[in-house]
Amino acid sequence: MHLVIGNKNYSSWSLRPWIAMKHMGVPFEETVIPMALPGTKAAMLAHAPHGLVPVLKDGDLVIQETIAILEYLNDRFPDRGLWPADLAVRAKARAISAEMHSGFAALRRDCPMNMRRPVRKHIPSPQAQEQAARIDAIWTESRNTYGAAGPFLFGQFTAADAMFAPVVNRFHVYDIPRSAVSDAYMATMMAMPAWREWDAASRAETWVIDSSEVA
Ligand SMILES: N[C@@H](CCC(=O)N[C@@H](CS)C(=O)NCC(=O)O)C(=O)O
Repeated sequence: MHLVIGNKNYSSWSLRPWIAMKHMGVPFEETVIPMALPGTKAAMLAHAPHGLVPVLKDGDLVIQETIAILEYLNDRFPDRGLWPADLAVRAKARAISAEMHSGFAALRRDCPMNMRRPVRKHIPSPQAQEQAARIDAIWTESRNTYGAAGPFLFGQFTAADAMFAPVVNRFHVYDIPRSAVSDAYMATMMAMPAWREWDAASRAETWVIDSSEVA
């Protein structure tokens, strides 16, 4: 398999399938396309017609869109438990993942993912604060209701954790208020070997995207 991604420091969508594949133990090659450069769009279009990353290639099959990549990984490796096994719990995991995929635009705009940003308090717009509060509630409720079998949102690591991984970085580096339960969940995510590998690689990158650097 071959995963095409953007800069590890900034590409929030890329982190999601990458951390899932690493955690699942799926071997893959990766290509990093640095973003916000003159050749970025052409380089992305060379891999998939929507001109975005991530893109997963499995032989001749080219899959765009993060949520479709995660679904494909679940179908391709059904023994790895990328979604919870229980029907109702799986539905809840998919519901919060769908919220993440389609929502929280103000938070994403005001607080871009930036792995190597030093932790520094940033107070985003009121709308972004409302969205952060919803995410805090999602994490707290998931942990309290479904998390007994492990430290992730649904106990074991699932696609829902992959979907929220970039937001863990945002809550951390912008010091966004959260519950003690969410704080412990964030610590779990940031202690994952896959997280540490991605984080170290992001710090080794030299590209800087000024528009993603929030004071
Ligand atoms: N809906 C897409 C969003 C992907 C996306 O917006 N990716 C960003 C990078 S995080 C991108 O490719 N931006 C284009 C660019 O930088 O030129 C998905 O779910 O994968």
